[in-house]
Amino acid sequence: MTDTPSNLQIQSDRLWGAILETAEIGGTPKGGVRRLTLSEEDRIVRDWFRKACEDAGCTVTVDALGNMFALRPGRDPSKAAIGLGSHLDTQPTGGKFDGILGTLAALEVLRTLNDAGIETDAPLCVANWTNEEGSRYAPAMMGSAAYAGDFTVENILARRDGEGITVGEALKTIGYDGPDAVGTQKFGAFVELHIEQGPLLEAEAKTIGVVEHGQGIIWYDGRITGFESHAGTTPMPLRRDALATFSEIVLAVERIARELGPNAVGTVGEVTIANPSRNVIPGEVSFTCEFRSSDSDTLKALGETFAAAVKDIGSHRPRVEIDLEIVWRKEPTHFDPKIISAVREATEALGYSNRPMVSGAGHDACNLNQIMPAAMIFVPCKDGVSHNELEDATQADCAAGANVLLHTVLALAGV
Ligand code: HGY
Ligand code: MN
Ligand code: MN
Ligand code: MN
Repeated sequence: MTDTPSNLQIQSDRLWGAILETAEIGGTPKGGVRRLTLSEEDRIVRDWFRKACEDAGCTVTVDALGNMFALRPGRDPSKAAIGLGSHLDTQPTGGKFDGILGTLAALEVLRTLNDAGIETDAPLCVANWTNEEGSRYAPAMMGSAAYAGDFTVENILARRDGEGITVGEALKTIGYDGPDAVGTQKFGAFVELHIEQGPLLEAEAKTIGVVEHGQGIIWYDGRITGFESHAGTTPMPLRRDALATFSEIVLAVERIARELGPNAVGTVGEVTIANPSRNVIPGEVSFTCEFRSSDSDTLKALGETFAAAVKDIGSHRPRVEIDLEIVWRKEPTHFDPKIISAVREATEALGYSNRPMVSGAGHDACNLNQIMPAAMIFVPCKDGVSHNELEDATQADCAAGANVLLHTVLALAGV
């Protein structure tokens, strides 16, 4: 029987092979992956992705922020491309699936259509978005945020990492300082496949998450300035202890998120003590923290309550200075009903168990949804663990997600 679109399936072994092959790029001894954005490991996987897409008959372009676009021509070039893909960068101790599953599944969709000799009406475009993770450079989902118009190219190129290297310099070092302005590749819609990075699908034994919303996010950079002094000779009332002050802030983040929950989370993920020494009272601490909620009012309340709490901590620690800066804020995402229906219809037609979902993690599709119809497909990950080297998923679930992506894209692009 010839492969007609309705019963077309991706090649599971080929997708799984690509996942395992690319997991070696930046692979860590514990079985995770470290591919920080714009690092040498990121360059290697980008080169791998570019070659794979060109071998699949695509034209690959790179924009001014290193966002990569692999265009597969359609019957009607006047139609805006249907976008699919995700990101190739990872957290410092990331996993084999976060981001790259969506990019490799998109590549597998192209390969499957090539094998079946299927030409779509609208062109298809597989994207790799720069610095989705936001670990080396803030903000997260940086490349797609600039594409959506949230930041200028100049603003992003000038951002520095912890060693003072700018995004512009890092792009040049790996040869992905693309000539094209951001936004030159146009899309009519965007669909992203991603692991859930949470426990719900596995707990309910569901194969597919039909993602309808995404959490809003507020990111802060903080600095606490006290005074370094001798741990043995400085009486407690005279201390200007930056770390003790910080510890009150950590507990405030946790308390506020719990109190304003259940649709609220708060995290302090980074802290650096200047000149740390066991017998010196810390004089300067810098940190980052964030709040998230899928409800706009709750997100607003989190920000306001946190600001008041920090002010209160400062009032009873008058000899310490607390500086807090909001470096990124993104309202909750409500994905496009048409694209959500296309995902749900493809899922039902393929017979996969499924449930509607809210994404706790931020994703590039959340930014793209600001300027075009977008939605997401989730598949389970083991114990809901992600942003951890133990991150794991099954070949069957990855293939199911890729099949839903294939049929969603076929529905949107037309055959
Ligand atoms: O932070 C996030 O939610 C995403 O993983 N970058
Ligand atoms: Mn991701
Ligand atoms: Mn991530
Ligand atoms: Mn993402």
